Amino acid sequence: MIGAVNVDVPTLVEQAREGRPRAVARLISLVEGASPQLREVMALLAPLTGNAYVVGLTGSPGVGKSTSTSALVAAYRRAGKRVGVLAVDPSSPFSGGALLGDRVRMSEHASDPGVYIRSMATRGHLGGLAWAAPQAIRVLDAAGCDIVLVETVGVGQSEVEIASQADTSVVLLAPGMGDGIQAAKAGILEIGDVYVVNKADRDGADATARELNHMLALGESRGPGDWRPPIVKTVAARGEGIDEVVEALEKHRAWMDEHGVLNERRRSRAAHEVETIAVTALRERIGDLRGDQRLDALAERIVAGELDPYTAADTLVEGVTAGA
Ligand SMILES: Nc1nc2c(ncn2[C@@H]2O[C@H](COP(=O)(O)OP(=O)(O)O)[C@@H](O)[C@H]2O)c(=O)[nH]1
Ligand SMILES: [Mg+2]
Repeated sequence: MIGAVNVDVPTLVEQAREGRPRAVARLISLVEGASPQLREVMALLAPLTGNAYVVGLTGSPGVGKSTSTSALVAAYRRAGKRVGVLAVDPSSPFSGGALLGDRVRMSEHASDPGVYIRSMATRGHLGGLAWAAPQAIRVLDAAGCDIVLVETVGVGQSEVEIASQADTSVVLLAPGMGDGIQAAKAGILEIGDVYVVNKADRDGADATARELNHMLALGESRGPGDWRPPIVKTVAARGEGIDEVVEALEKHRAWMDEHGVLNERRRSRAAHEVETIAVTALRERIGDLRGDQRLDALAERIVAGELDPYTAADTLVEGVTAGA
């Protein structure tokens, strides 16, 4: 258990700030292991954060997220930026070594000191992705990353979650993925700031882009000055269209700056983070009460008709928040 080992947090944070990869990796391990030392870590990191531009990439498995991420890393490195990559798999039971295939794909960047790549599994965490990813992003931010790319497997709720955690959300689609752009996928139309139709070397890419364009136009109620999510066609495997994706990202960032949207998004992200931590802490404390006599006593009074469950829940919450 990582969380059980006491580490010298101030030294680790200082080393991470200097950009030392091992320190960065260890701090993210503390996040992943839900270490009790995270409190201290986050307190020390706070003044070092706020610089990184966070880009989320989501889409169905196999659509080309990792390939695109790798190509984006190369593009940003050419521009002299320091890049962090967080590959989050909410369903993976493995930690650290999740998404082996991605690691292989990212291997061309493995020896580049200007790139941090980290896979992270979140299953088993009470707060899941919403809890762990923002803290890992803070670590990468504090380590001096200009850009943090967050790749998430698009499974239902996580798509929405990732959108709430990124400054800019990229939604990827590909022709022949069987998902088309069905009503079931309508959720993605709400969250994309930039849409990418990858695998444009395959038949059906134009049709997918057209269909997407149509769906976006249908749901449109935009005024002048509002952001219109662009659709970019790419062949990520050959790096084609990646410069256009970077350009779209820069445009979105500039638009957000101009309209105060970036700050607004970061504020609501922080609020969500606080809420998640608070709810997780509360749930853990209540969970600790399972088998505890206080909870048993309340349950017994409900069964006996002396108490209603709402009043009992209030009593329980008051009890645990009082630190009793
Ligand atoms: N034909 C074609 N294949 C691609 C392209 N981009 C990625 N692939 C392939 O699609 C597969 C899935 O890509 P990957 O990046 O792992 O998708 P992810 O699951 O969304 O991360 C891999 O075999 C890639 O080589 C592309 O532009 N064209
Ligand atoms: Mg992937």
